[in-house]
Amino acid sequence: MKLIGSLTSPYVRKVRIVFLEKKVDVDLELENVWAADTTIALNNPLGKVPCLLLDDGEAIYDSRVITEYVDTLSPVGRLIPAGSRERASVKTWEALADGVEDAGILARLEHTFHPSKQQSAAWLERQMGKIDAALVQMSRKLGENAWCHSNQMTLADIAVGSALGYLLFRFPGIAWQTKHPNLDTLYQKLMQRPSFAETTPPVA
Ligand code: GSF
Repeated sequence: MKLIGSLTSPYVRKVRIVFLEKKVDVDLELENVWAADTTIALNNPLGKVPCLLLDDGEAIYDSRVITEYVDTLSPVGRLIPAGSRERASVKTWEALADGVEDAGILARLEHTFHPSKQQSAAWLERQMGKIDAALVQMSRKLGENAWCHSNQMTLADIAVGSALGYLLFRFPGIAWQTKHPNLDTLYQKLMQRPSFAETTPPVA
């Protein structure tokens, strides 16, 4: 199996953490999807990473499909509960965390693709508002619990940790650690794990 991705993508980080936690080996193939000569579309016509290439050549995407698939590959520490209701709860945490990344990326792309005069303040505000609201919801749902869902680490924590790491990397001005100290406690705890420490985005 080969995982096509970048070291800065939070979705790729989430998937890499899942591989490491599940102790499933995968080769990482770095791909810059923004480069003119990218070949990502040969495997994912949407032009996005992460994309997992199975040994028979089948391509699996997007990150939520990959995390779900990898969780089935080894019996080590189930990350998604088997029960349908619990499963939906954990997947909703993942959707919430991914949504923070989606909003952050849309805001950054507005800066990248439009000169400052053409940037829509309303659009940027809308995306940043989603991030703020999602952080409030994460913090409220986590409360004083040790983990996002149940009493052990699940995909919910991995997805939330990846989103928080992305904010630290791309939006250091968002003071989520002081606004939501319980999220900071969770993030610090996750960063003690080799899976998180080894996948920290490189300094720009
Ligand atoms: C999002 C992947 C994505 O936007 C998933 O895998 O969960 N829902 C998908 N990946 C970005 C890289 S990054 O900014 O994390 C990507 O490949 N963007 C290229 C593009 O053309 O949008």
